[in-house]
Amino acid sequence: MPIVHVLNGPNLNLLGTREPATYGRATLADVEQRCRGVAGEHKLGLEFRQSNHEGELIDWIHEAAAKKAVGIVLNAGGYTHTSVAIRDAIAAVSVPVVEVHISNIFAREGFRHHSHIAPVARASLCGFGIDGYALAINGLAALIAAERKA
Ligand code: CA2
Repeated sequence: MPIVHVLNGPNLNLLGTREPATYGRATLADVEQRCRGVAGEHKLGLEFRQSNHEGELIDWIHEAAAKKAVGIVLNAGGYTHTSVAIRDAIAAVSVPVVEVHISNIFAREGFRHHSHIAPVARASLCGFGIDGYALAINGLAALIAAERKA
């Protein structure tokens, strides 16, 4: 079964516990359940992970590529705005990466307006709340179907 990896970066384990005005009330477990449901509709398997550590996220990007994942949905959290190393990891693999942010990063502080991930991602989504994860999986499924046809 083709597998999509959903990778979450630092502090996203706190989802649903604080800052509800910015990130909503859903927990990361709720996000995982939602992703599993959407992936299932497309007959895709799902690997869902969260880490507060940059190197671990990089290892997981390499792992997804080595395991021939059909796509990665990545919310790199704060590393989005700082990590050249995560950008390099994405650029080094040929797995399509969809960048997701729960909040609209462009409507927030200036330091969140730049993403190191966006230029190497296949697509980027922000501001849809946790629906962004479902939209990203739907988008990946469409991409995979189109590539199979071509
Ligand atoms: O909007 C997003 O998804 C972000 O990637 C979330 C990151 C932030 O640094 C990015 O600029 C945008 C922060 C994740 C922190 O998540 C929390 C959730 C609940 C409570 C506290 C932090």
